[in-house]
Amino acid sequence: MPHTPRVFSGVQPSGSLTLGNYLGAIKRFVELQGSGMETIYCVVDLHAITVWQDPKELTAATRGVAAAFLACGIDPKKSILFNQSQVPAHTQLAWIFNCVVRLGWLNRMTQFKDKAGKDREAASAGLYAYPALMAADILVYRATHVPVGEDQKQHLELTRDIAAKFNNDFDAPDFFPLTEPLIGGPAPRVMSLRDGSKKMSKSDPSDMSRINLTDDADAIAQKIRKARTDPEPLPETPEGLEGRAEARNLVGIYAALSGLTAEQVLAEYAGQGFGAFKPKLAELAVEKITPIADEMRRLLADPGEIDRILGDGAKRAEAIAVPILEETYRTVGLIGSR
Ligand code: AQP
Repeated sequence: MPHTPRVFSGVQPSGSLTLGNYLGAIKRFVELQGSGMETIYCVVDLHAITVWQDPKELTAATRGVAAAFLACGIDPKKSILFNQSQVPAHTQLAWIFNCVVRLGWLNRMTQFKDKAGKDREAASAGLYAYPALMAADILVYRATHVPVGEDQKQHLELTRDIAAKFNNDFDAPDFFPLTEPLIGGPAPRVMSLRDGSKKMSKSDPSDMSRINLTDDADAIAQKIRKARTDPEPLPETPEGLEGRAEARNLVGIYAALSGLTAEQVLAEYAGQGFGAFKPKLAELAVEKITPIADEMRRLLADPGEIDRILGDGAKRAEAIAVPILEETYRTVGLIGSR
């Protein structure tokens, strides 16, 4: 069964969005609106609560992520935009997938190991089962393509494994598509400004490690000025950045924000030190990010309108998801639909 080309992706409302979320994910979500594929974008609030979230902050962060999507260029007329908890079909399919996925597969997930840390016994069962819900988010729409940052590659592979096992177990070839990850672009993995071996993350305890989409010009300039680097000048080619994780990260950010390649950036700055490069990067980052923050503030002044857009998106998402869920129930042998 050929599947309708359809894009799905999500972002967790687990804090204020970072430059990593923007370059690795949302900027590409916007570009895909012109691809001819249907695009469905979701604020994945049920994923956020796999670790503790203050209820009031969660509500605000859900509206904040929705505002960020809109401010970055997601058009609710071209895409479906909604929050996950409003479409129960995600969790209904996730239960079926909990019964398909094997413990051994979940045990291999590195994000669980990273997020649970040393005290795994204290982690929530939701954090452990997260990849099955993520597979349901995608497959309840039979999405064929998922744009994500590199950190989500393993979860996408698991989604394909779950789809293949379901199709095989129920003797239903092609029931679910083997979804293609869309990983790439100039910044699939933006690193922390304080440690070039860690990805930039909205839940990192250090605010100096990341640029938030809501940072003002002074904060952006200060974070870039204080970003960790080395004393060497910039090399002539990207190969010269080997073993210089922090330098490579800043060049990668410059390239992604400017739309240039790393080669082109280095052709302009080779031989210069970070004393010269950082102010240029700060100028560029301020130019690209502060308009997003301004638009987010404007949108967030009217939370009712954001809720209306999310509610409308949820209805449109349900119209696709419910028939697929009903078909899944019948395939599994469950009586009734929901
Ligand atoms: N540093 C990054 N570089 C490139 N892409 C990134 N993404 C996240 N960080 C980077 C991509 O952003 C999308 C949404 O991510 P998410 O919020 O659902 O979860 P995450 O990957 O766990 O992101 P964070 O910022 O690290 O959140 P916390 O701190 O809450 O865990 C995904 O496509 C992701 O790949």
